[in-house]
Amino acid sequence: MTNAKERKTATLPQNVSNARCRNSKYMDGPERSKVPDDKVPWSVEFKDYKPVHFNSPRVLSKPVWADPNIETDKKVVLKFNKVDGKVNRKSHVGEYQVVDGLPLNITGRTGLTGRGLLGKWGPNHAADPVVTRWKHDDKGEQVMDPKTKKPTLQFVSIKRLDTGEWAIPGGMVEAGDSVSATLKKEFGEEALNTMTMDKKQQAEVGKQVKELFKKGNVLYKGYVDDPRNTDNAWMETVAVNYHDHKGTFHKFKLQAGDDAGHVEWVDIDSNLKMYASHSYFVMGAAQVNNAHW
Ligand code: RP5
Repeated sequence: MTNAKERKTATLPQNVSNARCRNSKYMDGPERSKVPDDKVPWSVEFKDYKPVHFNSPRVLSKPVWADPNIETDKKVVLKFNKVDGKVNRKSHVGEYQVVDGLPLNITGRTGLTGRGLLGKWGPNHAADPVVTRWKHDDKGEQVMDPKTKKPTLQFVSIKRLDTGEWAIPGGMVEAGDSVSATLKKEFGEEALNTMTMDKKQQAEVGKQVKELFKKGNVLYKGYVDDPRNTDNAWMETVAVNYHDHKGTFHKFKLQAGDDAGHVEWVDIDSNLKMYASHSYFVMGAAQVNNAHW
């Protein structure tokens, strides 16, 4: 569920494909088998399709965030396409197929079966807060881009520890958590390093984040072209823009924590190279704020 004050209709169309994940080597895993563009849809016959199989040892070691291994434990029944107890197994995109007990990636073939590095079979839900402010120069003047003549936006970006790429400080929606709680929690943990604060500081920062995250614009709800996706497990997200209209974000001292190695305000521009589909979500923030892209 998203916050009642967030817009219900997402700005960006759900046209994210699986091209990036499909054409990259699996992180800490095997090389994916090749899937030509025209053989991606499950509806297209691909007799020679021989995907490699991979489940990361970390996922198989049964951490709390991972589903049981339904490939080997046939007694376990997961409720695909439904809210299954505390876990939402519904896709933002639509109904996905389940074949021989295994969910099929809603965008098609990826060249790799199993769960790879992901904990859940089917959709793995995340939330991505795109926190923005206007860029100002030393004299306090708003910076306009000379080409587009539009003001430049900046957003809070982290450098992921796993791939070293710039990313939105988002994270997984944990069992029983809501999307809106995850947006605030992940921003706190990754961009403000709340995990190392004492209880009093955490409560103070939590209150400020809550205030600033009161009103957001839903940019995107759907599939993420994440490098960890497989034929049977994939990332989906809700990306929400929180724009600092009042210039109050300076209250926050950015400090990287958890999965983030580094955090800073980064200028928004169409040349941005980011993790998974994140530059697409950032483009949405530029659009809703009528900023330079
Ligand atoms: C991406 O993975 C999502 O857009 C989100 O930013 C992120 C969640 O995974 P972790 O950062 O928790 O690994 O697909």
